[in-house]
Amino acid sequence: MSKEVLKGAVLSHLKYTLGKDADHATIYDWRVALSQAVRDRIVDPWFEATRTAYRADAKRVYYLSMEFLIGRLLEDAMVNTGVLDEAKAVFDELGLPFDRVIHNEPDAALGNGGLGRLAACFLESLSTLGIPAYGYGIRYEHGLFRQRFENGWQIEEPEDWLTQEHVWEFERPEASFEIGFGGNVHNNGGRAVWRPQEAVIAQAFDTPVIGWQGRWANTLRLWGALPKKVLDLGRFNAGDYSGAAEVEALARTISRVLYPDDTSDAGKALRLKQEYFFTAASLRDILRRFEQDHTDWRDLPKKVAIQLNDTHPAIAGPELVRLLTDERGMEFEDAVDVARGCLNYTNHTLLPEALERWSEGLMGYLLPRHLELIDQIDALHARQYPSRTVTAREHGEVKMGELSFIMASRVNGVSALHTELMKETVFKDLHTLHPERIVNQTNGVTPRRWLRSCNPALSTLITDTIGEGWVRDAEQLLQLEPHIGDAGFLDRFAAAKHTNKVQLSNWVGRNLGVKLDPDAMFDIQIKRIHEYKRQHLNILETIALWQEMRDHPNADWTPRVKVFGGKAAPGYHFAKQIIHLINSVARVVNNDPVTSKWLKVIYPPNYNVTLAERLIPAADLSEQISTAGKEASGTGNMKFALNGALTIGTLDGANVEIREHVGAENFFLFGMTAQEVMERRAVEGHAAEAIAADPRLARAIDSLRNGTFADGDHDRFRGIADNLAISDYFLVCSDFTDYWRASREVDSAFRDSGHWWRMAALNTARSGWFSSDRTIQGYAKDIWNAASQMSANTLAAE
Ligand code: 26Q
Repeated sequence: MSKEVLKGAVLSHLKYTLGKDADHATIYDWRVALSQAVRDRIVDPWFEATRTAYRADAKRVYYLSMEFLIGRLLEDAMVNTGVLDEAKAVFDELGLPFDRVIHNEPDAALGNGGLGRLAACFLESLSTLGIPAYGYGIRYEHGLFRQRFENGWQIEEPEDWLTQEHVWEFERPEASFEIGFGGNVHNNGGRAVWRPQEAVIAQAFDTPVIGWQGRWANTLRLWGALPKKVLDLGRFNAGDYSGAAEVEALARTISRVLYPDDTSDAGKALRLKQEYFFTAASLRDILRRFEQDHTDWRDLPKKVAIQLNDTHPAIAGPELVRLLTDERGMEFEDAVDVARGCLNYTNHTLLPEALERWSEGLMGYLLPRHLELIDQIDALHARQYPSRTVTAREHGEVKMGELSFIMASRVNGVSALHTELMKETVFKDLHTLHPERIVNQTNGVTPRRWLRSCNPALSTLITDTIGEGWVRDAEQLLQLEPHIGDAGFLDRFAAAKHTNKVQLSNWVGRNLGVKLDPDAMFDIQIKRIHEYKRQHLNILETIALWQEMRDHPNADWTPRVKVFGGKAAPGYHFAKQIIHLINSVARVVNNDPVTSKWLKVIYPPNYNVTLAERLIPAADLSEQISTAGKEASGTGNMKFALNGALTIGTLDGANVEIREHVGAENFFLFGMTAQEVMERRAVEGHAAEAIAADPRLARAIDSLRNGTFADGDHDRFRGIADNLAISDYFLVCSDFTDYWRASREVDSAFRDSGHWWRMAALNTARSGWFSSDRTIQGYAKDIWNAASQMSANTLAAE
């Protein structure tokens, strides 16, 4: 599209869609007008893709997820439709600040972290690959809370991305289903009939997801909850105004907020309602689409592959069986086979507290028919496998992991290590019964957003060197390797990183009032705050380093900027204390005249997708320091490596595979292995022993107790100090000494800049395998048996 055509489209939308005169338009108006103009470019390929899939009667992939952490859409859409440069030129010509227009868009934060962001990367890859697919989820009115700091403490505020018009979605009032809850089950001539006590309407809102170069677009269909009856006129006329509106409010509550928990099972009725609400609506939509031109329900698995993103939509098993038996007359055992033929389950965690369980009481109350069916499914499984020792119901609870496993054709882990641990621990018994069921699909990230779009400096260098093919086929980044030997290339690589670090420094200066030295090492840990992710190991090392610097102010220190980012679940007290500690250390360290030329600690609030896009391109060092065996995969680790940061990390999750790909000599390894972790934990007094053996560690922990970071208050960080010295379940103390050693190795490596840039460039060159395109191709082949339809797409052929 030429610049003139785009300009015409923007001006036309400004005038006719927004009703604004260019002379009085705000940045918001311009952003919406530009978005509308870009959106228009997506609609034709979107329709064409839908038609192509329909004509081919292709198998569709349905990705069911409680979370889609998509972030901003405008820049992504411009990059993928190839109009970014034209748009920039248009705004230059209009004399408007293009950057501000882009940054005017709110982040769609409909997810907590890794699992939700993975779903968003998968949708983009499915479109880039031309595999017909729908993402199904909830249209939360309020996404993940906004975080700010008050005296170093996290304060949560509601997020309100939908108060502005959401430009990218299309409301579909015609696509709506009634979803029931509660009530009871009757027997009608041998058939069960569920009569729910209450019902709400699930209404669809569609967002097109455009792939690279605009050749295919899939749909993200999010369900909003509406009342069946908008107003209780009877109560209203009787003068009961708030009572009259109550029904509406209750219905809308279901899609009101995202649960801000990324591990623990909150056990709340509303959460179960949300899970059933979106799962049931999605299944009805899937069956409706199948019914349009098929009659034999046994063919369903040939046309439908459903992926359950963790157990959150696990009720899909019993619900699909219910729809096939109670509502379509199929025999129970056939229905179980058909349902299992369609369903697959991805596990994202082995942490016992994060495995979903629902009490029978709650489930029986909200979903009485499903509880019956879960029993029948379980009994059938017991008949088929008399030797089994596992059940889906135990101690008055339904175990959603077991239920998902029993109802799935394939169950997958998200990194090689995690998948092996699944077989050995949580799903050991079920794996013995079904040895073919568990497969691995190592996570990936989309190189469009996480390199091409967020890092223009490096992308330009890569494209200048090896052409643009890497954007579609990230393994082509390997072609960079022969260039790494030439000094000109490495200089340009270093210059690209420097540009990004200058930009970040300017941003930090403006927003946090801290002056950074872009030549210092930028050392970044960004992720949800969790004990197992061990942000406290990082801050302890920071304290020890600061103490060492003060002891030896004449030594030749490698300047470092330690950057932290991440939110804590509102009820997770320990995580909130860690945040408070990091902010408190930052305040002391950044104001120390002796050390501040070498060491800065930065914690920008409200870490989200947009902030990640700013931080990752500027990173020299990526902190991936979880206790081995606890991080299922990690995906931030992949984004950093792709952007030429080196990793300091444990042998956990996908770190293991990153190290294999980039080469052990280009990765800073430390810490115990998963096996060693289990053994170490059994050693009584492991924490005390580790502290006694390392004076630096002892002194750092001591500083938590003597008020150094708490204005003399000895109690403020006592909780953290006691946790470390007494229980230390995540083995921070036992890994500290080796972490310190590896960190000093990083210091000296950074000073040998020629060697450093070589290692950094090799990380970029060898990280193409971590593209989510590779992951999706794995799912398509090993799990879904689904194929790309892109060559059949007539638009693409033109
Ligand atoms: C469950 C019940 C009630 C309320 C909330 C939840 C809940 C919500 C979100 C439980 C878990 C999550 C999210 C988990 C998650 O993000 N896991 C991460 O998934 C990534 C993608 O596979 C991995 O890379 C990370 O290692 C893993 O921690």
